[in-house]
Amino acid sequence: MNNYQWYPGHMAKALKTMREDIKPVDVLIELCDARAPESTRNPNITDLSRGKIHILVLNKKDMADETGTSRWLAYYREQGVTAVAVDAKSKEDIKRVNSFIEKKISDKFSGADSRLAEAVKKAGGNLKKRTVRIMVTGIPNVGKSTFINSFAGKAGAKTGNRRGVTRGRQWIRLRSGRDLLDTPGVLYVKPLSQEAGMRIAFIGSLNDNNLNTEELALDLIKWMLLHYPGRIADRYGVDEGDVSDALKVMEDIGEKRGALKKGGITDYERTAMLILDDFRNLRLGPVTLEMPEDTEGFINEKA
Ligand SMILES: Nc1nc2c(ncn2[C@@H]2O[C@H](COP(=O)(O)OP(=O)(O)O)[C@@H](O)[C@H]2O)c(=O)[nH]1
Ligand SMILES: [Mg+2]
Repeated sequence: MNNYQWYPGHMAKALKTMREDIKPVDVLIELCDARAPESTRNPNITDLSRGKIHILVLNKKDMADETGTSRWLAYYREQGVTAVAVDAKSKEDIKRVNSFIEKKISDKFSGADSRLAEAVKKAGGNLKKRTVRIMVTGIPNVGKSTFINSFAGKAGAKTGNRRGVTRGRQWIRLRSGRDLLDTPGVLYVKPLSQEAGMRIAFIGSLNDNNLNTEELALDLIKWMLLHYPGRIADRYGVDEGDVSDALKVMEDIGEKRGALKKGGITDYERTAMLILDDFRNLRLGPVTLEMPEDTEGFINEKA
């Protein structure tokens, strides 16, 4: 059985770096994975985002179930969390996030009792004149780099990292006039339950090197048989049976795909990797791994 609750020891160091980077930031764009939004968040975000405009982006929406995503957006609306679902590779979605941010900025800076509103008034009331700094953050593999590239567009290319200065932080002036930090804030996730850890491992946000991929793939097969019956059968042309047949299903997949060792025995490692790879590249179809009611292991779980 995999221990899905493992987390890297350098988490504390990453958090320290992020605390530094975040100081001058006005707008924090927190990316999570639309397939498992709560499990792919970091609990420190509540603290880090204090006093800032905080927007939760459910990224990779093209890989998630549409119904699932609508349910999550409704949930966040109820919780008073500003959330939007995007595909970071879609220009239209990026535009939508941008207008979303602009709306939030003008809401905040025109707020009657806001100190920032006062500052803006003193600056002649022109919002465009005030520098607004934006930063992207999230756990590994949620699409931070992709999002930054799309969001910065051509402007990003101009100020892209030069050799020798890769460690330095640079601000990219966006077409909207806002400044975007070129380096995302990397947070890590400490899964609060085996279930949550498993979901993060499925999507590749927990390092595979620390996991037994054969068990991970087997858990994924079980999960798919239970929640998306028919998908495995469609993809591989094997009989699904029920969850207790998962190992047999895995062996059948190995056989169908020729992932065999000498003597015709299943090459479990290769089979596992091909299943995980298919899942992570949408070849098993879009899925939502958790719903708002599956609160076990969520960062915002009420004690
Ligand atoms: N389908 C899909 N793939 C995405 C999306 N955003 C990022 N990716 C892919 O997810 C993987 C990880 O993205 P990356 O930007 O490197 O994540 P980072 O580790 O958070 O910087 C890459 O293969 C991206 O192409 C998205 O919205 N939809
Ligand atoms: Mg990256």
